[in-house]
Amino acid sequence: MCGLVGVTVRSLPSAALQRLAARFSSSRSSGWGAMQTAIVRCVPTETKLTISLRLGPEGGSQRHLQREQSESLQTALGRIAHNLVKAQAKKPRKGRKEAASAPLQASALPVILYQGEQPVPGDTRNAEAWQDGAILQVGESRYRVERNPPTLTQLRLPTSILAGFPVCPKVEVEFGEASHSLFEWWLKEATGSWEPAANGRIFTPSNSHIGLKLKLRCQPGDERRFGAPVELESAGVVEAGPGACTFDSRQWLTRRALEEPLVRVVSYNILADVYAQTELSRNTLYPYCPPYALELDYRQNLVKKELSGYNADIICLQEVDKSVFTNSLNPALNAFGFQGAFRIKEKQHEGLSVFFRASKYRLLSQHDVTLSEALVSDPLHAEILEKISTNPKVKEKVLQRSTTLQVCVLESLKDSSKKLCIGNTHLYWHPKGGHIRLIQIAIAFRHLQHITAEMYPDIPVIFCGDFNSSPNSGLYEFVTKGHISADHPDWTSNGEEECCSMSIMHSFKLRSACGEPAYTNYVGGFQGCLDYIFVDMNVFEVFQVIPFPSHEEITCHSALPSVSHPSDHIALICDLKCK
Ligand code: 4LC
Repeated sequence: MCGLVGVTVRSLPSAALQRLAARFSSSRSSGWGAMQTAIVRCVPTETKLTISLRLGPEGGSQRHLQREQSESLQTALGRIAHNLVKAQAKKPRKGRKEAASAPLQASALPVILYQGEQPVPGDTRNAEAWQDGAILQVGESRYRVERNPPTLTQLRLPTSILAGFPVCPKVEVEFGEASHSLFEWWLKEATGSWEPAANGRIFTPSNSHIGLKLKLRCQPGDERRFGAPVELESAGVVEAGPGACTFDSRQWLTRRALEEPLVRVVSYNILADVYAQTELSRNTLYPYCPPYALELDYRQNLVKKELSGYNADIICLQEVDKSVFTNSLNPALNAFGFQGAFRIKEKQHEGLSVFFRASKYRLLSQHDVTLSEALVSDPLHAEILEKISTNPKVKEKVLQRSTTLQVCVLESLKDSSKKLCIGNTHLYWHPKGGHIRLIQIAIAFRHLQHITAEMYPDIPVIFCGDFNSSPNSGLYEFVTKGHISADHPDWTSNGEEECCSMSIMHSFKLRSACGEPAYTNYVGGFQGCLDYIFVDMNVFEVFQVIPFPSHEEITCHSALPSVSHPSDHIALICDLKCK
C-alpha cells in the first residue's frame, strides 16, 4: 500500500526473503570454524521444507534447499553434498586455487546430521529429521539447526513521521509474536552516525528529532528465543507536527484507562481515504482543507494518536479503508493493547471496525450482516421484506445499498458472566433517505434482538454508529422510544412515491449516551448530529461524557477535516458504569 515503506517478506520471492533473514542470522556466528546456522522451515500445511544455509567455509552464498518433507534424510544430505561440490566447482575464488585444482567428490564429503551425539538415521523422513538443535556437518563446517525460529515476515514504517505522534510499525512475525519481539529505534544525527533513541514497539519522536531519519531494528521473538533481526530506515525525516489538535484537551480527561465496573466507549467515523481524496471531497466538500491534510498518512498519524490517547475499552469505527485497517490501525492499536475486528462492505473498499481492550475482553462471536442480504435471506426479516415488496422502488433502493451491521459479542476476562453485544453501523447517507434508514434500522434491530434473545439471553447492547440521522428524525425516535408509527413523516422523506409506511418496534431500552450534541459532523456545507452511542439503560448508566472540542477549536480552520482534525466527524466518547 502507498504510505508505507518496508520489507514485505511474503511479497518477495521466498528465496530472496530468506536470503535477507539468513544474512543476519549468520552474521552472528561468522568465520571459519565457528558454528554456523541452518534455518529449517517446516510446517504441516506445506509438503516441502526449506533448509537455508551458507555453503562453504568462506560464508559463500546463501542456499535454500527445498525438499519434500516425506523424502528421506539421506537423499536430502546427498543433495547438500552435491550442491557444495557444484558451488565450489563453479566459483573458484580468487586466491583459493586449491578449490579449483582439487575437485571434490560428492561421495567423499561427509554430510551428517546429528541429534545429540548420534547421527540421525538416513531413512528418517525430512520432516522428523531436521529438529531444532540438531547439528549438521558438511565437510569441516558445522551448522546448528534452528527449526521454525521466530521470523519477520513483514516490517514496515509509515512514510510520514511527525514529531509528537506515535510511530507504530506494521510487524508480522511467523513462529513468534510482535509482543515478544525486540524493537530498537535509532536516529541519524547530523554527523551521519546512528544514535540509539529508544526501545519498544511504539516510538514517539520529539521536536528535537525534526529533520532526522529514523531507523528501526526489530528482532522477532517468541517466549524463549529470538530470530534474525531486520533493520529498516525511514523513507523521510521526522517532520514537525501540526501543533495543537482538537483532541488534545479531551485527552486530559481520558489519560487514565478505566477499571471495572466502568467501560469507556468511543464511536468515530474516521473518513475513509477512498472518499477523502476524491475530486468531490477536495474541491466541493472540504475545499478549506489543505490537500496535504487530506492525505492518508497525515490523517493516520492524527487518528492513531487520537484513538490511542482516549484509553478506551471499546472503539467502534466507521469508514475504515480495508488497507487502513490492515496496514495501519490494526498494527497500531494492537501495539496499544487492542484487538480488532473488521468488516468490509460489499462492493466497497471501506467498512466497519470494532476494537476492544484485549486485557479486559475476549471476542466470543461475530454476527456481521449486510442488511440488504439479511433482508432477503433471513426469515427473521420476512415481515419487513413482504412489506417493502409492495413498493418496488423502495425495495430496489434498499437492496442496492451495501450498508452493513457489525456485531461483536465480548466477554469480560475477569467475569465470564459479563458479556457485551457491540453493534456498529453506518447507515445510508442521503439527506432524503430517512425512509431507507428506517428500514435499515428495523432490520438491524431484528438482527440484534435475535442475538440477544436467542443466542445470549439478557446480554446488554451498545449500539454505535454513524446513523446519518438527526435527533429529530424518525430513526432517533424509533431507537430511543422503541417504536414509531406508520404515519411518521420520515416514511415520506423522499416523497409519497417512495413511501412504504409501517409501524416498527423493538424492546431494548436505549439512550444516546452522549446526548444530542449540536453536531457530530461539521463540514463546510452541513453541520449535524448524525452519530450516536446507544446504550442499554437496563444495565448501564452514563458515568461521564467526554466533552466535545469547543466550537472555536472546530471552526478555527473553518470546518472539518483540518490540519488539526483528521475527520469530518467528531469522536463520541462516554464512560459507562455497569449498574
Ligand atoms: C456525504 C459523504 C456520502 C451526511 N451527508 C449529507 N450530505 C452528504 C453528502 C456527502 C455525506 C453527507 O461524505 N459521503 C457519499 O459517499 C461517500 C461519503 C460517505 O459518507 C463519499 C463518496 C465520494 C466522495 C465523497 C464522499 C447530509 C446533509 N444533510 C443531512 C441530513 C441527514 C443525513 C445526511 C445529511 C439527516 N437526518
